[in-house]
Amino acid sequence: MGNMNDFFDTSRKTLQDVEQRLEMPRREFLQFCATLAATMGLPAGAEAAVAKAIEAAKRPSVIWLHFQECTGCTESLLRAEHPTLEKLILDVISLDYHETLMAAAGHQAEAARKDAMKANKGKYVLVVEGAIPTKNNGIYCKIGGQTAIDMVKECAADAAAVIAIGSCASWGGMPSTGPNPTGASSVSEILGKVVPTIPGCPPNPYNFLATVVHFLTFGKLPEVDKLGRPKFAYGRLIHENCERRAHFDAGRFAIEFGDAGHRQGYCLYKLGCKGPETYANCSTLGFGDAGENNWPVGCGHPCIGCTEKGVGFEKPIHQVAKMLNVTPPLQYPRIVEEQGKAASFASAAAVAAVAGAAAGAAIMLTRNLGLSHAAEEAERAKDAGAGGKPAAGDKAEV
Ligand code: FSX
Ligand code: SF4
Ligand code: F3S
Repeated sequence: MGNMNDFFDTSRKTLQDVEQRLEMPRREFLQFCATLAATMGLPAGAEAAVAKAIEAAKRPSVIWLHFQECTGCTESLLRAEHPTLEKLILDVISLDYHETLMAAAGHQAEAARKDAMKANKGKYVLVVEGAIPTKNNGIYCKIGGQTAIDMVKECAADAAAVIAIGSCASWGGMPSTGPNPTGASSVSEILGKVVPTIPGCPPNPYNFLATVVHFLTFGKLPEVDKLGRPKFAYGRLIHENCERRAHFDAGRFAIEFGDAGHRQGYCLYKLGCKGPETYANCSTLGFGDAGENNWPVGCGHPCIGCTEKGVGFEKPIHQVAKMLNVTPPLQYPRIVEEQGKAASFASAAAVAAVAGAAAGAAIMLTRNLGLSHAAEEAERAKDAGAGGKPAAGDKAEV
């Protein structure tokens, strides 16, 4: 880690300056900083430190490499609906080499990379998007005649920090799907050490931005788990905070796409939702700045576990998830949420009260899990045959 003075520019220190640069009113800028601080799980009031860092930070030089991927990571960062997100990203970092965005091509582009590396030796941030093919000496991905393996090693050698963005760079992602013909590998595997990573296909742009801003605010990357994922973003299972969780606990499931349960927003577990075994903050942060509920499950599609090695692109989409955590949450979101509006804390708390005791929910959970659809139907038929009415809270009327 370089001297902190290397990262701050005393000539860029007023909020007004930020307002002009970002064409963003001060209030909106501060709200943005508060969002980033909250995303990072920082205590109340920390947005001031975040704002200060963004105001005064000297934009760190960023070298952004692309290997085996679809460029969706870059698209999600720069084509986000939020009008200011891309401005903020480009204001916070100095993107000195990025094959998709730079005007230069061919030898000029490679010269720009070498120049940026030389001028910012030991201070630049290396971002790697895409997996690195290792079979047959890495011949399946070459840039300027150099293999991806050599390029990532060369660029990482003098970097202040390396960030692997997207599931491809994080653990191989889609290109590593069996039988992995090119030997697609992660940045960590190539460099032989755990590299901080923001998985997701594509990842949430706020998680990347918050990681960079953490670097600027505190002079170091955020705390990560054993896979290199920032704990602020990947510390919880999606299932723990899912807006459909109350339906899961009550045993109300969509069984087929388009059925009554699906249309009523019931839990997608039986359609293969991998939220119960996937660590990410999609259910709390949403996606793409297009309003609440704008994330896979919110839109009615099961989570495929795109952030999770061994789940995304590996497990069949409709295979039911392994339950990693069956503890019911203390609060529940509203059962029906108006599109584009967040559930208020008060409404969540009210629903939590109605939703009943955690112990009861746990019993229902245990009861509902492990029953295949067919087994469930058989059980229901047995109940009906015995002349008894289904018990309260029993299977949904789907
Ligand atoms: Fe695509 Fe990025 Fe997926 Fe991979 O995102 S969105 S294939 S994670 O490397 O471009
Ligand atoms: Fe949400 Fe999926 Fe969990 Fe159901 S299984 S509560 S849809 S994360
Ligand atoms: Fe990916 Fe699942 Fe989130 S598919 S974007 S981890 S909801």
